[in-house]
Amino acid sequence: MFRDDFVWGVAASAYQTEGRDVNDGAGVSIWDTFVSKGKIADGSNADVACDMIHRYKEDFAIMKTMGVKAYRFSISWSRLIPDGIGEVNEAAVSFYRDMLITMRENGIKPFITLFHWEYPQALEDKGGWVNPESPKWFERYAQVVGDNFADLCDDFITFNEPQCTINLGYVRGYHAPGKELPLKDTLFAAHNLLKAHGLAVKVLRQKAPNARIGYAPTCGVAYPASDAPKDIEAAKRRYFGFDEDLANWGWNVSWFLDPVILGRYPQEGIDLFKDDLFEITKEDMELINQPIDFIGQNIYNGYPIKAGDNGEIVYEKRDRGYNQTAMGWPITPSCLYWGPKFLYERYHKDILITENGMACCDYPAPDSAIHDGERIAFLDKYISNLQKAADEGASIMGYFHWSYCDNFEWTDGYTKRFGLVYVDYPSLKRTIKDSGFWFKEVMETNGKNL
Ligand code: NCW
Repeated sequence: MFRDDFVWGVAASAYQTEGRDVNDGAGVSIWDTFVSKGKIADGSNADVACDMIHRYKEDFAIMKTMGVKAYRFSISWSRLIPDGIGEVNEAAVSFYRDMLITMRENGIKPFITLFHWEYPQALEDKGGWVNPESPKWFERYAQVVGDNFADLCDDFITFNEPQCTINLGYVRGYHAPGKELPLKDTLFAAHNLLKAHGLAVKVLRQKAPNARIGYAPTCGVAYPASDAPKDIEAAKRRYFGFDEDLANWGWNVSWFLDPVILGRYPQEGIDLFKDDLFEITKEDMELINQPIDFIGQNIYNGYPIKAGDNGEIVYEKRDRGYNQTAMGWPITPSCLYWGPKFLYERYHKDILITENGMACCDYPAPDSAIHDGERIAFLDKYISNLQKAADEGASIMGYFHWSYCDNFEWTDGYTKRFGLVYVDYPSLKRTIKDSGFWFKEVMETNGKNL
């Protein structure tokens, strides 16, 4: 059973939904630059996206119809502070304040994410997260967020999927800003990001003393191939451990969570990276280790692990023809059982599922409805697994579905649909999918209909 105060919600991010307005005064973000270089699968950009900048009132009315009680969204840093550190854009302040007010009028609890990837280009030009000043830049941004929105919001999340910022943005170059930096620089960038998290938590504690504050990393979940204790132990070791391929270091769980919750980097990583590490000071670790209220986790899939004859970690082959989402992500419902369970065992903190969901090939049927039974089947299995983790004692605080509506899926443009609400991009008309009606019942019954 989910607890009585379980948070049920839907999530989205600024860049993926808002779009632009000629009068909005926004600055340029690294994603604006990246899309202008033709890096998007369908050649699109996010200039319109879901046009939430003009349609948020309609969207909150739709959410109300769907029985949504909480909305996790992000503030665009480069919209709020166009060059990242200078003058505050009052048009953005008014916009986000009105958004927060409208949400509350519709009985929807806001969860603000400070950073969901669209970093100000002006700061990237100074080196971005590799610049030692970068934590301070984020601190200032957090101050502006606190000063302007803390009276309207009780829940904050500092970073969304920091692993993607570092790994996709700086190691692989698949995401903005499209860099492929040496290990030494990417480790330092991650350290600066973690310091920025610590500074933001401190600032938000001052500005919003009663708020709950969390942080939302991600990772594929290593889950045991069987219930044998040795497989469970091997999966756990892999989940918090490191991939032998150093280029995958940025997907790691413990490197991004141990410092925040336990105040230290994992020894396995320190040993692995010894030739490329910067000096790790006690002061930095204390800063990163600010008390937080919950661990947010974006969980989409996992991979099976078993123990070899000598207990070593063995990657189990997936079944031939295993199910995948339209992203090509494997469908592995038990990741929503094992992930939260492992995390709770290691960190003893409330776990908030900040994202989960699937991309489907949705289309309007002849009756104009969107019959996304595949998504319902996916969610039914995934959320039931989460419930099992809660029943067995993991403290699960809530679940946000990704996403509220179809939106701009980064390098996949508009080709991938994650929403509970269908967006017809030419007309921008919204239609609640079958899954949206189904999820309404899940929220209303606190998961008792699963
Ligand atoms: S990781 C990822 N997503 C989706 C996105 O819409 C959301 O903003 C993110 O928080 C859903 O959840 C997260 N999308 C990026 C996928 C890139 C995968 C590239 C792998 C290359 C090896």
